[in-house]
Amino acid sequence: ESIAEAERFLSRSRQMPTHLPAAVQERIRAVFGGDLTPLQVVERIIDDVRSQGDDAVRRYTLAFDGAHLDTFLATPEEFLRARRAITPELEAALRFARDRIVAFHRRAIPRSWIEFDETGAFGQLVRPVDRVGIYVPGGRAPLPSSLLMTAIPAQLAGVRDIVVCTPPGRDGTISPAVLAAAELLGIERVFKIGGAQAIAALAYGTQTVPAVDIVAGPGNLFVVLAKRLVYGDVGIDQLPGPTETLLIADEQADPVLCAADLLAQAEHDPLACAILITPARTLAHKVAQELERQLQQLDRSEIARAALEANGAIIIVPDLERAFDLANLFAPEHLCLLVRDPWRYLDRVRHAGGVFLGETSPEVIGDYTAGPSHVMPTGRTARFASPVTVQTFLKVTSLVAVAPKALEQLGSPALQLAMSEGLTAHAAAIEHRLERTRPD
Ligand code: HSO
Ligand code: ZN
Repeated sequence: ESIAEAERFLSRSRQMPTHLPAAVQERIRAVFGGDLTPLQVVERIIDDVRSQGDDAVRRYTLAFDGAHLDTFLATPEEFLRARRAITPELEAALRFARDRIVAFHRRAIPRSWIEFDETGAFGQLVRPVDRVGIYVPGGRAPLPSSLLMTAIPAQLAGVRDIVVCTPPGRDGTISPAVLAAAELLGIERVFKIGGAQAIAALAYGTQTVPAVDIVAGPGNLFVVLAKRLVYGDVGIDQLPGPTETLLIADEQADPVLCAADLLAQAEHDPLACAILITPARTLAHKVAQELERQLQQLDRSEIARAALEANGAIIIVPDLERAFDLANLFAPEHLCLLVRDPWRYLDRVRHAGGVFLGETSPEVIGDYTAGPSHVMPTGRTARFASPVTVQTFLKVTSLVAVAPKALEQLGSPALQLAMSEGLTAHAAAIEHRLERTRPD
């Protein structure tokens, strides 16, 4: 109702949802014999996987996924079966998406540089990490597109070894589409492991899972918590939590499309966030009606309804200026501009994972075929974080080559600084060299 209330709603922390669905809580009690918090659960799992390796992974896979697995690695036969199981149309779509994603990310590959001047050569060597582990969510909706959106930037960065973890179903199988996507990218090792146990296995290695340098990819609360905890021992892409979309619409916007875009996000997760901000009161009412109508026709209406009830909102503002202020405060993963001449507002956008301009740019195309990675910062982290890019998998080594004739020029002030810090060994390391270059 009031802007202050909207501000409070939009700026509350969404990084760390605390309450769990009853069924999950029940499972935790059964496995650990008590009411642990999600963080405690994840700590226990990581400790166990670190100390017991595959045995712990096997136990947790049975406990949480209900799957009895002796080995986790997808076999060549499973790859073959997956290839046969997917339709030619799906295969063509995966290829199409791959080509678009490659073309997009190829434009933004950071390059090493070295600059020579009279004081020497200085620069940055850009190098990929050696090995990346990618988590692909499974469960109710396995997302092969998420594999493409994470692995392709890593491959373009030059990462030589990419392995994948994805949770198995009760029957111990994983999605053929995920396997087919892995094969399309030339990824050979796909492990049927999910949840925090997957992140722990990737971070520390087990008898069968190799330890990686960066763990990437979206996941549920347990996965995100685990990534938080292993960060520092390994790198992570970011902490992609439940997805979110913020729509800014004006009076010209089509309520059917507004509702469809909100529901597309809401169907991901009961914790997903779908918000409309508009100065147009009539539109707001029409969208509310449309949401109700379209909800009835969705397969995942239960999830979408839960998301809308928990984290959905329609916020009416006095003008579009105010809408952008609120959007920047919220720093959404996706910011969709269903307004006349959306380009006009581009410089008003300060914090968002991705911005989608106009009625013909639904966020869903960004999910699959636009080109940018759909793994984007959530939970207000777009204030400081970016979507997955080639850069995510690169690091910089600084290069210093001082010219002999510049030793005096750079050394003397360095010496002063060393003395002022009381570091006489530092000073001596310079002194010895200066002595050698001085004519005696
Ligand atoms: N919208 C999700 C990504 C996704 N959608 C994958 C469909 N598949 C988070 O950006
Ligand atoms: Zn999506």
